[in-house]
Amino acid sequence: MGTICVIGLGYIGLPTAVVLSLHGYKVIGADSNEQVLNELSRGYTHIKEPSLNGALKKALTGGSLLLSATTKPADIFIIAVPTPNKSDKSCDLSFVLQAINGLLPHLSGGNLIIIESTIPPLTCEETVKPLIETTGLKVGKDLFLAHCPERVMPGMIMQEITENDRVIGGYSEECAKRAAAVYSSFIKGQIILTDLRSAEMTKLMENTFRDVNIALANELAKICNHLGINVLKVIDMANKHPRVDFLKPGPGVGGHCLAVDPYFIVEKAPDLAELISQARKINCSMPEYIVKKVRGLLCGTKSPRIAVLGVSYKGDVEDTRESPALDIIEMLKAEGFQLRIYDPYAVIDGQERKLEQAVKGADMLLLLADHSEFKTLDYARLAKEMRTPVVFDTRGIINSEKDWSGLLKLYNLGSVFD
Ligand code: SAJ
Repeated sequence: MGTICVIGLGYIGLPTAVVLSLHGYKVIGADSNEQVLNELSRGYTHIKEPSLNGALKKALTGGSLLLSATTKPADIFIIAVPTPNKSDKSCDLSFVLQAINGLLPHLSGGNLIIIESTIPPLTCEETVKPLIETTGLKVGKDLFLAHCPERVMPGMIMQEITENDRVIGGYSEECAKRAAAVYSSFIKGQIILTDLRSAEMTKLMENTFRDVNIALANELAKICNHLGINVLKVIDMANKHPRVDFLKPGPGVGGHCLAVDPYFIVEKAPDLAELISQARKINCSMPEYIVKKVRGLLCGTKSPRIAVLGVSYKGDVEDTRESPALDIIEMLKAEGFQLRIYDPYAVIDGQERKLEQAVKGADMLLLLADHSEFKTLDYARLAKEMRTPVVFDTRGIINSEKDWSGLLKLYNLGSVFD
């Protein structure tokens, strides 16, 4: 079945390398980070994903997965390196370019190069192809090029990597078909073949669609709070319509997908991507909005102390990249609030090891991540440990229908009226 070199062993590259090596391929997993390689070679993953660790151990003991600090010769190269935003929010392609430059010396006729990293539209045609062709080999004739963007949900990667449908864009039909042959070794979902630019745009639009939907919910939250209407109830009722499906308002949009990818479309068509830009602005304004509400709720409290619950960008993951909670924490600190922070998954400097330590003597419990364990906490018991029993649930996960009177004062985005 040939040898595959997967370049970049992060959130996507590692699960992909592991899954391919368990489905008949000889895989070389290449990553320049020695510390990551050391951990992986001992069978420990640097990212926490259900069942990834066990699968890694199986792949390593079976001998089908080898780890390497450099790119090695292979029949197929899969590039799964990060594409963060630059300071002007455009896409930083430097890791992708580095990865391609690293594989160029190993290229020979018949090789297949697959870009999994999320990239702006037209990148494969305008940047990747010319770079590959500096070797004198022609894409579509001597070599094959495809874009197979990943679509897996953090926290469910090992399940979704095999079950989700997959869009595969090829420079030519033959390129797409060759890439499809690789993915069909483990994908149970449908594989849809298309061209490079359509695959690039499809991936970006999936996340942009979600970002715009959340922006609408966040804007609605602000409008409802201004007019004295419970936004959570409105969304609940509107979603009963068979063709309406609002996502949830919250403290903002984080992670390395929704908060990053829409800008890659804006960069290519700045004058046309008006709604997309505006949605980003609305979602980026949410941390400040939450801080304004916290200020209002704690107005009059002397030397207020806040117990911050949740730092991850969303529930049940340890990832804090672009997390709105980090912005909120910085803003609250800058305003002089004393904070005690607790998160069962994420690790940041100075956080409490135990929930009770964060909550004891606090004047507000500020819930910022929708971790499963926060949904079932005994808030009435926690409130007894607080100096002032105020709970601000920015994720809307605590039952607001329950009668909390005499126990605590519960606020969520449906009840922090202007
Ligand atoms: N969020 C809300 N309200 C919601 C849903 C999410 O405020 O109703 C927030 C979350 O709290 C988080 C952010 O949005 O801060 C993003 O979370 P998410 O769960 O929407 O998505 P990601 O970033 O974890 O994963 C997305 C997924 N994309 C889609 O569902 C279209 C995933 O399938 C992609 O593979 C992933 O991006 C990626 O790697 O691109």
